[in-house]
Amino acid sequence: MRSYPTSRDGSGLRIAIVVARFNHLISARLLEGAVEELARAGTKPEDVHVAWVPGAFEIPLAARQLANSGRYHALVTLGAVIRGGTPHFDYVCRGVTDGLRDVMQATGVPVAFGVLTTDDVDQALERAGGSDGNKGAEAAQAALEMARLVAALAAPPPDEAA
Ligand code: INI
Repeated sequence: MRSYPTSRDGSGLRIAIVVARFNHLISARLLEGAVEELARAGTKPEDVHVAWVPGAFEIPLAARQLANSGRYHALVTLGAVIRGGTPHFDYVCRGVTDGLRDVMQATGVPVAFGVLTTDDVDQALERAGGSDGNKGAEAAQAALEMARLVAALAAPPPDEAA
């Protein structure tokens, strides 16, 4: 058996982050987690570009444009959709998840999903640097790993490269 290499080395990679302003307290913490993780992994601060959008529903459009630009090895998407008393939550959740799946499949650029979908603010805080870690940092790790894997999959299989 031969496996394609796995790596989360961020050096030399350009990463775009799309972050929703809605529930800003949460998204700012997710953004902090993602940016810190990228720096830890070796991505240069000047190679991390952030686009703010009004809410999670708008994330896919900005993500599609960034992915189509050809400038980025991967995207990180961040936001917090918190359940209210109306079906709005479900429509926003479906819009952002279906939209980002389509962007990734249409462009071939990895899109990490760091959009929280929770029942209340406390659950969101727990996942934005609280007791459940920081999903922004986890999304950054996923973006780096997929950027490296997509590059490796385009090259000759393991052991046949030399
Ligand atoms: N946007 C979010 O990012 N999180 C939410 O919890 C949310 N809620 O609950 O309504 C939300 N709504 C706004 C939506 O994403 C759009 O910005 C808005 O509908 C304008 O298109």
